[in-house]
Amino acid sequence: MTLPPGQRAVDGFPRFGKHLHHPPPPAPADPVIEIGGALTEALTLSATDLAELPRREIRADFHCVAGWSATGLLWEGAPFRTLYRTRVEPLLEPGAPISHVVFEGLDGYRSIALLEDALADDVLIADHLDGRPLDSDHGAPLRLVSPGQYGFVSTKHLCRVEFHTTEPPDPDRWSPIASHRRARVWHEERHRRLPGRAVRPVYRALIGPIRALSARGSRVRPR
Ligand SMILES: Nc1nc2c(c(=O)[nH]1)N[C@H]1C(S)=C(S)[C@@H](COP(=O)(O)O)O[C@H]1N2
Ligand SMILES: [Mo]
Repeated sequence: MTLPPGQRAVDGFPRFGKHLHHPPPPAPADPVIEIGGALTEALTLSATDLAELPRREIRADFHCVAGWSATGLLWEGAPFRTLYRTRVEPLLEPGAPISHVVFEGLDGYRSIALLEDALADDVLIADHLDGRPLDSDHGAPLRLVSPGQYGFVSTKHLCRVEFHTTEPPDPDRWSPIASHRRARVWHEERHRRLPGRAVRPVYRALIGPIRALSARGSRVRPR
């Protein structure tokens, strides 16, 4: 089994993230995804709209920028690219080429991706993991999954997607651990300005504490 540079396999799939000690946000009874940004009209996708999209299964490893990888996960959901081509492209403002996409979660988390990365073949809006509906630790009811990019791009509890024609403001841009705008795992694009290899030990030191805090907020009792 080959992992991208600087990654190590972990057993299972830990809950991990920024909203460490908080419990995951409750899943709404009727989940929707709002679509906005440089479009001629805003759009709200209901569960029915999403169910009309083709379904796809992706078997992939999941790589956190801190250095752990969960291997062989089976995701199911709608290809993001199909959503974009069928529902978003027809609403684009003429002459406004989309360059960036913002993904927002119900917990207030945000990630930014280049449109070209979000349109990769294996990017899904997932509702199932390993044959079961997503649980709240892993992003219920819907999450983005972009296996070719570090995990921070894959926003959990996805509730809003925005399309932009320029790079949207990023409050973390000057943070000492500002994330790389492309975040491609095989290029080791971890940090915005520093080489991925150089930041490995710093990021790796964060795994233990973040994992412990994330498990504390987990709805599933850690054993
Ligand atoms: N809504 C939301 N999405 C998120 C995060 C978060 O804190 N909130 N953390 C990100 C990070 S850094 C990682 S590594 C993955 C972890 O996904 P998991 O908790 O399913 O393992 O979710 C990403 N998506
Ligand atoms: Mo992460």
